[in-house]
Amino acid sequence: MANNYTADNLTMLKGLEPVRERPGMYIGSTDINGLHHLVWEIVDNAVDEANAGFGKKISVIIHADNSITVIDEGRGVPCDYNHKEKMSGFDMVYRTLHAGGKFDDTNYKTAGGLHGVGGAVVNALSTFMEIHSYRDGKDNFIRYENGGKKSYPIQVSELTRSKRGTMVTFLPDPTIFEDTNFDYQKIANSLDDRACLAKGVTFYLKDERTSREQEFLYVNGISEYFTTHAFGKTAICSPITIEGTSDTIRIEFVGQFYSDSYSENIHSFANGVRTPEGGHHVSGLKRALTSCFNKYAQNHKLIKANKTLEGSDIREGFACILSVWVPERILQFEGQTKSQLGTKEANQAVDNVIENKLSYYLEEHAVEANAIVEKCLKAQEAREKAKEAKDSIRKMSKAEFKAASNLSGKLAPCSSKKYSQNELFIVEGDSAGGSAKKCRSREFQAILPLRGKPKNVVGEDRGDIYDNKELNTIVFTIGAGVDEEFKLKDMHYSKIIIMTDADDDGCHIQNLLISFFFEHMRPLIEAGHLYIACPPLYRLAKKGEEIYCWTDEDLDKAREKMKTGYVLSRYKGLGEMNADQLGETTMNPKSRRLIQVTIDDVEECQSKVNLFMDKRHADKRREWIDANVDFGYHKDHFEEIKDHE
Ligand code: 1YM
Repeated sequence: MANNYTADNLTMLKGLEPVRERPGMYIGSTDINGLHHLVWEIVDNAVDEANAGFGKKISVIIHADNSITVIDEGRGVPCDYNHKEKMSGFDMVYRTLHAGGKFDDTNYKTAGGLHGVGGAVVNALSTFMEIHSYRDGKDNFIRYENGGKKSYPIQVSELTRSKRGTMVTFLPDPTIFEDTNFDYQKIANSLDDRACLAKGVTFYLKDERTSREQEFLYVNGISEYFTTHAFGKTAICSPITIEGTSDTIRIEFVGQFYSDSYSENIHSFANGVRTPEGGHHVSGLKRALTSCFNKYAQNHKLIKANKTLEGSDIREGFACILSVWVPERILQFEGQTKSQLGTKEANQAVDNVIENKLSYYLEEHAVEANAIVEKCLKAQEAREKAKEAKDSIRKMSKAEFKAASNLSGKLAPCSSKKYSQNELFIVEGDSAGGSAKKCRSREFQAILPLRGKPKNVVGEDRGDIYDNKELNTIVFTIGAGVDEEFKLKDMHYSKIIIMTDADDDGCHIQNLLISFFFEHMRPLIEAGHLYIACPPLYRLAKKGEEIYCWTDEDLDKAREKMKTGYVLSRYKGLGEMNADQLGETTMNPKSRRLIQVTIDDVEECQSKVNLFMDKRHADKRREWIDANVDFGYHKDHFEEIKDHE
């Protein structure tokens, strides 16, 4: 028996070897996203079970040791010995990579991407995994260790009360993952998505590290999304809900238009999985929207016969959820991160359902429809105005351009016209701006000093933004337009570098500027052109030697190296450095450090920008701070030094 047991472990482990050898192939990466992928795999098994009609509650618990438990109230994972496969149901689900899937066009499956092998992949990448399957009045229990080794045979005990479902606990293997700390908010957001798509299923989340807990339930599914996710804007109509099926593809849509938002927020899903890169379902939706509103506006003579609304005019200030369920047989994902729906049939199906039902809705709701068209016309007007302004800049003579640049700010331009090498430093304060002008490399580094804090643009009217002198100067200097008119290829610089003091005010200025770029020049960030300069925090100096430190680790190392007889200065602002020091530490490409600003998840960024920057969200901000910020007192190195004195 003991021998059989070992042999069984060996053959089974061989089956899971490919996962441990190339985890990225199965879960995308071994960074923080890969780590959370493990949770989605187990949760999605529970969601499939709930979608099939078994169980109404799914719980996720983050334990103090960063292990995770997922519990559902479904039929319980099959666990009995299967004579055909010559193994237990447990081993089939948690130790084999063979895809188990019968194609059935009426039973849509959640598309975690692993087609039924999710459990085995999680097991392979875990230090331990324990499964309880509550079926037929019994608790069937199994424990695996070190990537799938069975700890002992399946243990079966009688259940004292009627209970059914599955409970899975696993601890991610720290030798595989860079970081094994689960992120509460990431899991909460993801469960919120799933709850919204799985009508009537309660999702409960508890974090035993902090005792935080939350419950997510949408009795009416996505049509309720806007009741809990107020974007804080003024809605023009109540949410428009559309449901329907075309060509075996099921479509669920809820959309909302705002009079004071300029962004477009399309949250799309395919088989319960987010598709941030869009895909054929989103293309179908856009086509239907453009066609419906143009037809309505023409039929009711709200727009001149020779004019049309562009898609972007309609989608300005538009937010929606589009969820499609595609039969597994034709479900396909594309794109770099496989987060784009590649099923071509989805385009026509979504177009059909939305066009049909939306045109009907518009005719039935004239007040709302007219208000939305009015918003579209405003957007159209703003777009045309911006284009005119851009054209007039293009037509300006060199002298006119120079005069306008000088008028609008104190830009110290660079001499090179090689835009692909040029850098623009947006600098906090005239005095640091002065130092920066002295020590820059005149050829390719331009300096634009900012006076005071730039305007907070989040939730503001476009007119006010276009009239703001400081922001205008930035737009004008970059030279590539703004909003729909923004064109990457017209940029005068390849790096836009925000350089502020390393203090609270500096941080605030960074946030204000990043929000501005995010809201009005997003492609600039997406193409990797936005950076934050990192001035050093400390300088250690003794005769003939100086070391700059950017982090506390740097400082510890420097102290070790200098041993004794050094002077430690902490820089609180750029102004405390002389021009040479600023040039050497913060601007010279050979020795400086830059942080590139990137967008990992647009929707997450948008909701954080709204939460942190929109003045109308003060209450929500306070709630977030109470829940997430630790106001514990942190001693810094400088105080430590003072203590020793
Ligand atoms: C906490 C995670 O995995 N629940 C779960 C999984 C399955 C079933 C029920 C299930 C499915 C079926 C029949 C079926 C799975 N079964 C399989 C496989 N929760 C969790 N609950 N009976 C039970 O699909 O026909 C894989 S997962 F492959 F055995 F069918």
